[in-house]
Amino acid sequence: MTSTPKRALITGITGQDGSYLAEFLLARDYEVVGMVRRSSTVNFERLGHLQDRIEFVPGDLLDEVSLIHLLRTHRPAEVYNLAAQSFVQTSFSQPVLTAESTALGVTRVLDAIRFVDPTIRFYQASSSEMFGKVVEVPQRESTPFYPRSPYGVAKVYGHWITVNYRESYGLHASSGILFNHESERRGLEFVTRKISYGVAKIKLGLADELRLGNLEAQRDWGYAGDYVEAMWLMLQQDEPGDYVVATGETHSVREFCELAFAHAGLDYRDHVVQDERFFRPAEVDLLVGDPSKARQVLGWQPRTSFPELVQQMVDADLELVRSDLERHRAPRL
Ligand code: NAP
Ligand code: G4F
Repeated sequence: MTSTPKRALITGITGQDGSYLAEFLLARDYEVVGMVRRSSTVNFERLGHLQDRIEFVPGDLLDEVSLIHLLRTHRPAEVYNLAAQSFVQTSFSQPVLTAESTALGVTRVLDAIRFVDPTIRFYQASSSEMFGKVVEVPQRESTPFYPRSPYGVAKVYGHWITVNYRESYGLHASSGILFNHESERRGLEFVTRKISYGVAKIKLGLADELRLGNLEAQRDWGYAGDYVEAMWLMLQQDEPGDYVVATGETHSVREFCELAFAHAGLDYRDHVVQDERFFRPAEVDLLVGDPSKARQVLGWQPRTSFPELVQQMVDADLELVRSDLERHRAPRL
């Protein structure tokens, strides 16, 4: 007898993590339903290779009825809420929109689950940005939050509403406090991808400088492909919970630049220019996570080292810029 495949709904499937999680679940024989918001252009750049294996359904975190409708129609066993306005810099210029999706959007999904089927297991994409001006090093599940951006504040709300619905209504709702995770699929506006793409453009003669903000900020950077496994593991536990997912190492933006430029045979000091436009009204200076609980309870650990991540991203962008050049395509940034 063959068993019925599990069905999972991913919000934010068109984003970096959505694409890796979809791959991960498909490899485990899940049926994957991906919620996509309406836009005037198709946005499946990260999903091209999976497109015919995913069922795309329309919906938006700003619209509760769309969420109820798609849960009723598709009846997933697991919901991964990855959708959000996720760029910290934009949250300063669009704080209300950020709160609508990144904070209230979580309540809308949780309410839809509560009304349609409270046995659905729920994953919330919480963030190390919640630790902000850190009060403890390294940061763990019990470290108090001190967010430093409208995005961070919205994520604190999303985190606590997840805990609250778990405690109030008995939902299997878990929150992954993920530290920064990157890849060749990272949006071009985030610093790591901006650097790897910038290196590729400079190496291939399309630019001479790369303009950045604060080079001293430190982050605990991991590889996105490793982190989606931790999301899935949380929903396979008998009990829901909150988990820090991190490497336990921290590096500065300057170090990222040093390694990325060096990998292409360049010296970052010849090309990086600091520009006020990329500094933030309030900065998160240092993030470094303690992933002990994830290791002990979930059996999860990161596989990709920091130098491997940097090299992988630079190699991928060299390839991308070369192939765009061959096709006479304009640079993407
Ligand atoms: P991302 O690449 O920016 O993707 C965000 C996704 O959310 C996109 O699919 C986007 O759709 C979708 N979205 C935005 N607003 C929406 C709305 N109103 N309704 C429906 N969908 C909406 O982000 P990511 O890096 O994959 O991160 C995934 C999640 O993890 C986010 O919640 C992020 O805040 C959180 N997180 C990320 C990190 C990290 O380092 N990557 C760390 C901690 C937490 P479009 O394609 O249509 O824009
Ligand atoms: O790459 P970033 O924009 O990521 P940030 O702000 O840490 O947020 C990311 O990680 C969070 C987890 O902690 C996620 F929740 C969030 O969704 C997102 O994925 O900036 C990293 C650091 C910052 O300190 C920033 O000030 O790099 C610094 N930086 C310096 N120059 C820059 C730049 N950041 C960007 N984006 N662009 C610059 O030119």
